[in-house]
Amino acid sequence: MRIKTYIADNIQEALYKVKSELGRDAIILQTRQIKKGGILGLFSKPKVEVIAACDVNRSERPQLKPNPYAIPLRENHQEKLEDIKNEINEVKDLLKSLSAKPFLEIPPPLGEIYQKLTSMEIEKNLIDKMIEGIKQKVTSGDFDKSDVITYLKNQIVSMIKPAEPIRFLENEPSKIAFIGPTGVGKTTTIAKLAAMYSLNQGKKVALVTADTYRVGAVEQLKTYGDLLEIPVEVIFEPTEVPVVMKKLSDCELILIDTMGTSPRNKMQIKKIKSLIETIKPTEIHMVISVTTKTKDVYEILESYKELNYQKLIFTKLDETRSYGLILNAICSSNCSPSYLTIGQNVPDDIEVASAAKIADLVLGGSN
Ligand SMILES: Nc1nc2c(ncn2[C@@H]2O[C@H](COP(=O)(O)OP(=O)(O)O)[C@@H](O)[C@H]2O)c(=O)[nH]1
Ligand SMILES: [Mg+2]
Repeated sequence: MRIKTYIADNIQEALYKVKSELGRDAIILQTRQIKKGGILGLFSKPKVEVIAACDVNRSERPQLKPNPYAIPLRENHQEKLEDIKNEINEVKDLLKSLSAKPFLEIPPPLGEIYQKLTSMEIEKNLIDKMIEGIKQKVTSGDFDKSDVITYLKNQIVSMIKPAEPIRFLENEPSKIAFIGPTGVGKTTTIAKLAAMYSLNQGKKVALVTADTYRVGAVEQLKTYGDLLEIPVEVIFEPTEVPVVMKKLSDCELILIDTMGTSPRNKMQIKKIKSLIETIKPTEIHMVISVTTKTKDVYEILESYKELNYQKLIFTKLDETRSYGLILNAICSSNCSPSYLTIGQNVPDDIEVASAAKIADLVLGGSN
């Protein structure tokens, strides 16, 4: 006796497998429905498992000797046989294509949302966390699309620390340092914030740059300072910090630009660290462009960790539609978001990074 288990997409396909391997005399011992694959058991496909048995001797096909008395097929018989074979093959293909269709469609709201979250490049473990809670609702059939969206939005908001824009201190200037790789938009963001707080809120703002490394960096900040009619100071060496800070002691807000550097340039990061330790900023905001790959952002967040940044600014939101990186970076760094920038225009293209706004972006429901 030979016993074998067959798994197929449907019963017809399973029986076809049994018969073609074990022969027509095979006995079916058991059939049942099982589920295979999927994520969190959500998208598993239903399959059919058939356990069949046959007599070993019967299943072995005897090596037939050519029948010396057989009448040779006439040519038109041969053709007919070929036609029948072709038709059988066509039916087989049709059966295969039909059985390839999933038995149970993924409920549309959840399927669409899962796809959307994946296309937003959110980390898989975060998607799983979000989906976990709705799974029960979906299996009990008690949901509709708007419920799911509201649930997900709340879930995302609960995963993000509340927005932490710049805090103003009572009797001393708030000293805010901006750090991050080259070209992410540090200087432009500083100009936007300077305009926002000086023009719109009437605060006494000053700009300081320690980026004396990149050609034109000082001039870039000075241009913004001239336009806004606010002071701009340059620091070449940490030893100059006390003099500059004394000069600006009557300001309410000092925005400090630093040189951008590759996360792999340990020497440069050390240099920024010693500058920051001398300045003692009241807040350090890490600036991240959302056009960066998540993997690279993790490396940046890790390499700059020794600078003790507490807040994250996300720039260039206008250059992508995949906002999952924002969630990935916030969850992995455990920092608060502070601002989002959505274009090159100074001062307009900036806003406070509210958790609700981030959730909308991640769910693709906001422009
Ligand atoms: N599309 C877009 N470009 C931006 C944004 N913020 C800054 N930029 C541009 O990015 C480039 C580098 O900006 P910059 O402030 O000099 O970067 P830094 O090297 O980090 O100081 C400039 O061309 C900016 O106009 C933004 O939110 N969206
Ligand atoms: Mg710059």
